[in-house]
Amino acid sequence: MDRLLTGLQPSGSLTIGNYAGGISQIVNYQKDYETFLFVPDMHAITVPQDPEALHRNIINAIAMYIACGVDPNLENMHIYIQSENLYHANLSWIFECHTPHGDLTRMHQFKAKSALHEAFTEGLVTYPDLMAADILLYDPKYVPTGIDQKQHVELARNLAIRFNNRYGELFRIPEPLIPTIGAKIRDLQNPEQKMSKSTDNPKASVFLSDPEKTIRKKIMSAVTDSDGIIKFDEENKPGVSNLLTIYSVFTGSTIEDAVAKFEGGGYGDLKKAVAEAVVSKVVPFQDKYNEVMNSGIIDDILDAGRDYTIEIAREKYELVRKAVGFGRI
Ligand code: AQP
Repeated sequence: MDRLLTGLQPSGSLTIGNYAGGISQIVNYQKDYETFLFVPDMHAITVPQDPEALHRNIINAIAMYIACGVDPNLENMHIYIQSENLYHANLSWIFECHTPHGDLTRMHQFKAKSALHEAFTEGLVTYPDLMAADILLYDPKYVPTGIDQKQHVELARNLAIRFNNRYGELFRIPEPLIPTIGAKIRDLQNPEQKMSKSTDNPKASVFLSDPEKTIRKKIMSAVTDSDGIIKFDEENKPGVSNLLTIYSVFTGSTIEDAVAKFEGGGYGDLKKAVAEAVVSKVVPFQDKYNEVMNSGIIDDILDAGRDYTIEIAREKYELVRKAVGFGRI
């Protein structure tokens, strides 16, 4: 069985963007691939985090994956916490020593996040090397991701190619798996930007944990434009196009069908339908989330995921360690 690998940072509550770009893809493909689904808590501390909130967000994220349809009972599903497997950091260091600094500082995400944090840390710079380690330890065929992380997957691919050329066949070259609809859900208040869980503007992102009323309110106050025409044009009408995209993600329709359904109508009706589509999917997730949180299954899932994935990571790390000349042969 080929492998699939992805992670969602516990840097806040998960958004409908994280659902569209990450979780929904795992749910769609989980029966066909051996799936490695991890919580990248080491990535989260590349920007300041409150330790208590970070612990909580890790467990909340696991419960939300399962609530959204990830099946922890599948034999081929492995759910784990990045920091519980020390090989991620070890391999990351080796990658850091093989990555030109300029390759890291030209990453879009580094540029965006370093502009927000005046005294940004070295971890924010080397984030893509850790992500490359997260991926390449497990030889996945695909890395499901939104468009924002595509550049990081490309850096992992380049590292893998470079290592294979220099040290012999060590890594499978992974491919990003980007959804055709929902690869970039946009910020509701500033549709030029993508929706993020760590936003400062509470109206900008819809969180999977938002109460029904809040979801409706946020979507009804989404920024659109003043021409009053419903059509899909991401460059000139990012707000309206975003609403059509969210509608399609949450109803399973195509963009063309969504446009056909709403064209000629008003923005108010479009927003109401988008809110209804999101609520009717997310509210059942929240019921299931509460069940999972009360079920006491999370620790067992994480213990099993940790033990299984550490063995795979250890084997890969041993090969790399020897290839670069570390320790004893
Ligand atoms: N707006 C988005 N639309 C579609 N996909 C998205 N993803 C993130 N935002 C959107 C995808 O979700 C997965 C997990 O992302 P992440 O948590 O590892 O980090 P991120 O991409 O930096 O996500 P956020 O929400 O913006 O987090 P913060 O605010 O902490 O930086 C990835 O597949 C990502 O592409």
